[in-house]
Amino acid sequence: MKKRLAMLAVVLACGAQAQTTVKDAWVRGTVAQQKATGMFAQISSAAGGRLVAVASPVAGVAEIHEMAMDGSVMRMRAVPARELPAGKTVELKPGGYHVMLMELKQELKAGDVVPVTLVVEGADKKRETIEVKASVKALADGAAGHPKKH
Ligand SMILES: [Cu+2]
Repeated sequence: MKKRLAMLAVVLACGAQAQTTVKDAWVRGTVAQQKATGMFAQISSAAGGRLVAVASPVAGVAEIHEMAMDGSVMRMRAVPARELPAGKTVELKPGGYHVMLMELKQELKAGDVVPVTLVVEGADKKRETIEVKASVKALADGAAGHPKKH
């Protein structure tokens, strides 16, 4: 099972210089009628850059979100970009930054593979597109910290 998940998380990088690598991409599984979920991964950019756009064919809308305290309540909100410091691994994880997939067109079941496109802008303003294959994990896995409601 572990091996299979590792294979599903294989990342295909396209573009000239593949400055950015994405590891351990996964999406939280959904139940019928659920319209939103999160995608998580570890992103590292060799030269540094910013994650500026996300997209997936399974979602009508995809956004970069952060979790932030609003008074005593943790809420998430869309942000225009997530900085990727050079050489450092930025973790998108439950309770932190994540890729929000909304207006889902289908139920996402454990074992499914969800294609997600990440666009990273370098310091030179050149854009790199990374195609990620994120494996869907069961809803119960690491479900803490991400509100269901938007
Ligand atoms: Cu979110």
